[in-house]
Amino acid sequence: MAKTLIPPFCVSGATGSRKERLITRTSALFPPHSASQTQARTVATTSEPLASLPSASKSRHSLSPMLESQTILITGALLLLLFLAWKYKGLFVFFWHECILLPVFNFISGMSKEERILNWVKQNAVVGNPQSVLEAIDKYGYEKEWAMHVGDVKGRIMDKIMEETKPKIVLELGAYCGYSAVRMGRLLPPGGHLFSIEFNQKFADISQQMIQVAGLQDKISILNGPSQEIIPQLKKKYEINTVDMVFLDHWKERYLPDTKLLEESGVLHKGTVLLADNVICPGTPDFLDYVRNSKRYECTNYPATVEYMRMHDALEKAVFLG
Ligand code: 2F6
Repeated sequence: MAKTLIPPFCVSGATGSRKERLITRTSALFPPHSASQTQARTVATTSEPLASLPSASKSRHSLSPMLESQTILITGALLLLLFLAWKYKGLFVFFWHECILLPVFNFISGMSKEERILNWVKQNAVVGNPQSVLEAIDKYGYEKEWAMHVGDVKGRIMDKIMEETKPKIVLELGAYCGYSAVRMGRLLPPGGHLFSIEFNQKFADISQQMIQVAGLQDKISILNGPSQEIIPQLKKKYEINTVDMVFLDHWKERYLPDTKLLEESGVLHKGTVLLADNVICPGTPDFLDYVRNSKRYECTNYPATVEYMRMHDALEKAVFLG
């Protein structure tokens, strides 16, 4: 009775040679062809109960130290993971959301996060009311899913800088879902215009729809493509003489080369305000070094927090002096 209840791989694991054990384990998937393989299976399934065999105890003795060290290793790894999760709570939560929950949400909803944000805005904001669009995006960011919009904390600093600078023509690098474009666009004077360069076609489409919901389509143009290709075309193709303000919020390693490209292309005038997001998190050290050590810029730092989080971040204002 007992013999028939013991799964073949347990029995062979205790009694057979390594080769036999392998053959017997795999035999469930691949039926044996040779006589020796058949023999191995027969030996295994008809052997005596585990405890009564000397080879069984021998094999248990040789396995247990390995199992013990494995258990110690796994426990150690789990403890280390728990310690790191506690020490770097913010980062851990961030990676948990972005790497584990996000693919699950995307699979279940059949939509990307950005599509879910747009849907939420369409359901919760008032068409033609930019403030309601910003509030809907912020609510979604705090209560549903984190996303890399500028957010309300840094957004209020941007509002203040916009009110002080009073720009007519604004250039944005990196639109994402259109949050900062709507934020700045709503404060433009009559006849003012914002051009936002977005590399990702899907994000450019989402931004265009977001701007439509806000009713700012006549004030904002989304230009789809890489900044290094579009910046040199601003004057001729887009008929932009100079810009009064530039909001840098795209790839952090492009902040410095694009600043130099803007200088070379002649779209900056005396007094143009460069406003850079994320100068602390993830950080833009080469850009900060350049503008802070250049006599052509006057810099101010605005400490803040990462959007919808408590982690430190800041905006840097660099006024071009000519
Ligand atoms: N240009 C090279 C990247 C971007 C970007 C996020 C614009 C742009 N390059 C990054 N949105 N757009």
